[in-house]
Amino acid sequence: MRVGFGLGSNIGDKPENIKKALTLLETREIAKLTAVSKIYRTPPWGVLDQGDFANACAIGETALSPYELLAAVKKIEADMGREPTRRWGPRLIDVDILFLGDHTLDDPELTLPHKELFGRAFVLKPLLEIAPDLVLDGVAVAQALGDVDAVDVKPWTEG
Ligand code: PH2
Ligand code: MG
Ligand code: MG
Repeated sequence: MRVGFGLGSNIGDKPENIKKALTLLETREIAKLTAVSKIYRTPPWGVLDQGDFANACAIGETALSPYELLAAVKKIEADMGREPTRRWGPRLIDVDILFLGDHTLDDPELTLPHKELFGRAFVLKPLLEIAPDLVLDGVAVAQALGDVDAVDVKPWTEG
């Protein structure tokens, strides 16, 4: 089944943390990645008194169920050394499941599609790069990106 991931980091070597998590998704056979976006530099969203993030998205194929997938990405976060912090606070690595096929799920543990996806330019811009025609829950990602302010979401290398 097709799966979308959103990755974020704002502690340590941020781009390197994203790359490491992407590698672990593949080597642990959690998903076979078919498209990976550039890494973007993005201002913090939600909690503003923290450093910029590196963000990226990936799409792949997985055989795992929603909760198997959730456990697998949480394990990547823990194994890479993520420590618990305040909601929306600084994190070494965050791996979010953005969507899984057409699954819709509304559970405090896991919401599919990801509940804040449509309002977050730091997810929508990398996602649009790799899936320009994607429609989730009846909403086109291209349309959603047009509705948010994305000027500050820039490829990491542009500095
Ligand atoms: N993640 C958050 C909260 N705020 N801001 C940016 N720019 N990027 C993120 O990945 C991010 C955030 C909680 O998941
Ligand atoms: Mg997140
Ligand atoms: Mg998360």
